[in-house]
Amino acid sequence: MSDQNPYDAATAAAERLAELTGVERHDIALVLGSGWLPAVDALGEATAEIDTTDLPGFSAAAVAGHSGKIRSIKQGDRNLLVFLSRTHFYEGKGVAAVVHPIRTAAAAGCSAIVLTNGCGGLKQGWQPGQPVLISDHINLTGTSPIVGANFVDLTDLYSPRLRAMCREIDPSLDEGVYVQFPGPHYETPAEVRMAGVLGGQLVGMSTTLEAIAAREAGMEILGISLVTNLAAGLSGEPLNHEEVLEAGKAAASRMGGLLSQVVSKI
Ligand code: 8IG
Repeated sequence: MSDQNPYDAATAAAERLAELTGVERHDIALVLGSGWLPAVDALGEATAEIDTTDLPGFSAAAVAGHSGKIRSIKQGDRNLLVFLSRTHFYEGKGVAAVVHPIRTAAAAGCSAIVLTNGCGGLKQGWQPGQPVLISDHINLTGTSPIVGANFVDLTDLYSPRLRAMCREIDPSLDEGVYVQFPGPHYETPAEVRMAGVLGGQLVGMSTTLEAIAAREAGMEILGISLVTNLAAGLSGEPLNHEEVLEAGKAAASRMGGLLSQVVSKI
């Protein structure tokens, strides 16, 4: 990111987005995490798809299973802005780079955002491939996307209204507190136990900084985790990224159905 202030940078990116997609204004943003890419086609046909690097302030995607694209999809009378990848905190590009897509979405007109991720699950009985609504978070990155004396309130950060909407669509959906570790290494089994003691049920490497920036921008936030693996030490097996991608493929139609239904109701 340049030394331009991050809100001006987002406005510049949103202006370029409108030019490149031909879509003046977007209404709802979605960020797809690990394992979520196969679900995107359920949202509808792309009006336009661009490379993130075509917009100012974005850098190339760094993770397998993340595509560095942004798709504009028309659903009914609304335009969805779908980020097929994200910048992670562990890439070391700085917090402003992590939340630049969020601020760009806000500058493009989005009033709601769906943040998805793949993560480890702590709760007994949860299975890989299971979606879980994020009810709250614990940010263990030690940092914030907000600079200066702006004391943003994070009560009900993950919209109770949107969570209730999801549970109406799928009453079997469970909820959990998401704990963001800095990564990129997975947790030790002791750290997973710590996350549990702290009140967490989901462990991952994204989402919390984005949610904070989205709240600052005034957006309504829905967070959905795809439990792609049991958290370290719980399954007796080492963790690997392939199981993450497999869980996404296996769960694609469920995730796609959930996303498209909830977005149509927001
Ligand atoms: I996918 O078990 C995925 N991302 N920190 N721990 C952390 N991040 C993850 C995990 C996990 N699974």
